Formats: sequence, C-alpha cells, structure tokens
Amino acid sequence: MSWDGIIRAYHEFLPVTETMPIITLQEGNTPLLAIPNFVTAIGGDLELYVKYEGLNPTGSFKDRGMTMAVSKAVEAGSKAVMCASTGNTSASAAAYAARAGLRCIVLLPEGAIALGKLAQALMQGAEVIAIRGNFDDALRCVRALTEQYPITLVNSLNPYRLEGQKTAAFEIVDALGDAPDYLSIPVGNAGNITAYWQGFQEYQASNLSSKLPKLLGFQAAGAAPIVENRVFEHPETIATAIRIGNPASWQKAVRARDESGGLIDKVSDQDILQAYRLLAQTEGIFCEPASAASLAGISKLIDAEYFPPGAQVVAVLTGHGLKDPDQAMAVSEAPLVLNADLEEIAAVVMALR
Ligand code: AN7
Repeated sequence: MSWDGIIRAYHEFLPVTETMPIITLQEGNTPLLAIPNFVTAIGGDLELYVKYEGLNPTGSFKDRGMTMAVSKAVEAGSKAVMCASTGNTSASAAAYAARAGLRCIVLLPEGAIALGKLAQALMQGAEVIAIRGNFDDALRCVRALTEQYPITLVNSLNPYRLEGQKTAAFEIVDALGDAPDYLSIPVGNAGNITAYWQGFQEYQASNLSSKLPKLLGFQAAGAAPIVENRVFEHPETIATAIRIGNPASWQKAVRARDESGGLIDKVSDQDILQAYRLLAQTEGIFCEPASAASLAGISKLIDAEYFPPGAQVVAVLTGHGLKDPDQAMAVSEAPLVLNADLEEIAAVVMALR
C-alpha cells in the first residue's frame, strides 16, 4: 500500500477541509520495533517496543504536527510561520515552510541547539535568530510577536500541531491491534504527551481500541518543572531537546497523566546517556539523548518493581541520533589510528576479542 503522509492516512480524525492544501513530506508510518536485547540488558520482564519517530522526514516526531500546522497556515492565507525551538521544531518548520513557499522565522536559545538541528534549519532556508536566553525566553517572544504581526505561530500552542501528532498513537494501536499497557515518552514543552493522550482517547471512542494506556512521562532531572511542580528558571540537561523550564502544555500534561493513571518522573543525565548508548549497542537503534529519557525512565521503574510481569510497553523515540553528533562522540571512544599495515592491524584486531 502506498503511503502519502498522516493527513491522507488519518483524514477522518483530522480537521481537513476541501480547500486545505496538503503540505506533506510523507511523514508518519514509522516503525514499531521490539527491543528484546535491550530488555535483557536492563534485566526486566517486559514486552517492550520503541516507536522510532527519528525516521520521520526531518528526523523527529515534529513532522506529524508540522504537516497539519503548515497546511492550515497556507489554507488561511498566511505568508510566514514562526517558532521558538530547542531544535527539532525549527528543523521541521523550516522544511514544511520551504515546501509550502512560506517564510520561516525561528528563535533558538544561543549555543544550546544540537548541531544537526541547526544545520537543518539553516539549509532549509529558515531565518534563524539566536536568542541570548533559554527556550522559555524565546517562546515568550514568539507568542507576543505572533499576536502582534501577521505571522502564524507553529509551536505546539498551535492546536493543529497536536492534531497531527496524535496520529502516532493511532499507528501504535494499528500495529499492536490494541493500545499497549503503558506508553513511555520524554516530556519537554509537554505537547506530545498531550497529543498521544488525545489520540488514544479518540481511537477508543471510535471502538478501534478496547483500552487506554497508562502514560509515563519523563523529564530530565535538571529540567523537571512538572515533576517538582515549580518553574525551572535555569533548566540544564545534556538532553537539549527537553531543556525547558516552563512547559506550555503543563496543565494538559498533568491532566493526561492523571486521567490515564500514569506518572511523570525525572531521570538523571547519567541515566539518559546510559540508555542512549545501551540501545544503540544492543539493538542498533540510534536516538537522540532526549528520546532515551523514555527508556531511562522504564529502567528506573523496573528497578522500583513498578511493572506487572510481561507488561506491554511502548517507548517513544522522539528524535534521530544523528541530530546530535557531538553528544554521540562525547560518550564514545575515539577510533584507533593505525598504519595501513596488515600485521599491525591484525595484531590489534585479534587482541581485541
Ligand atoms: C527529540 O523542538 O520543544 O514535550 O522546540 O525535540 O512535546 O515538547 C522539542 C521537544 C522530546 C519534547 N523529544 O516534546 C522543540 C521542542 C525530542 C524533542 C521533546 C522534544 P514536547
């Protein structure tokens, strides 16, 4: 069957109109992969899958929301879109705006964006402005500017973003035949956990699933406003995607957590990096650090004997590992440098194992 993006695939669940152009890069339809080696390595008794959202066109889940938001912006006659971003939103907005022929202006926290994401925004023709401040400062500016000028806001405060992102929940149910017992997901600005909850609820209301998952959200310990119920003025974490101190969808995420009977907890940078490396080394799946928060959280809950034996769990891998090559290099050993000499290479290779 041919795939032409989430809007065409799930149009009956989306606010699609006759007049709306469909701006798509064929996002969605991402793999749901079982990761038994990882489960063995962390010592759990789970049926664990990852939803590999890094395989979207710009390498993150943001594309699901951006196809809807940019299609709606064009329908409304907008000529420009704008967002604040920890990186992935800007990469996605730039791509879809380029395809639609719109201006794209992005405000990024200076010096806190992973290299791959900045490269994408620049290459795809966004007007990139680095702000002396963090993501929360940038979002405050973008909210005010898009109220004052005829520019469409494409952060997840734009409701079409969440509409598009909820389709990931549909795909999980389509793949498993029902909702999983648990869904684990990193939380930054808290839009995605809100979107998943919306998606699971809508599918159940349409009798396409029999149950709802418990939502397990994970923030980085240095940027854990929802967990600690306080704004973080100076959020800090190596997982720059979720370096957010005052999430826009805070209350919606709390509601999703409570309605589902799940939890939102925090994980240390060290535990995030451990899960990040372990996943790549045991399964050959390379995600960005923020995405590994979902797996670090599962590991923490296994240690706390939270899960019933054999529970079915899906962890969302929100972004691709290639987004942040600097972090990958930082946790890896530099390659050996040898002469092109058979004896020298053989001596080293045979000594390794
Ligand atoms: C890989 O790009 O906020 O809780 O500006 O890039 O919906 O914010 C990114 C967020 C998780 C958190 N994983 O999702 C942005 C931005 C990755 C991300 C999140 C982000 P939300």
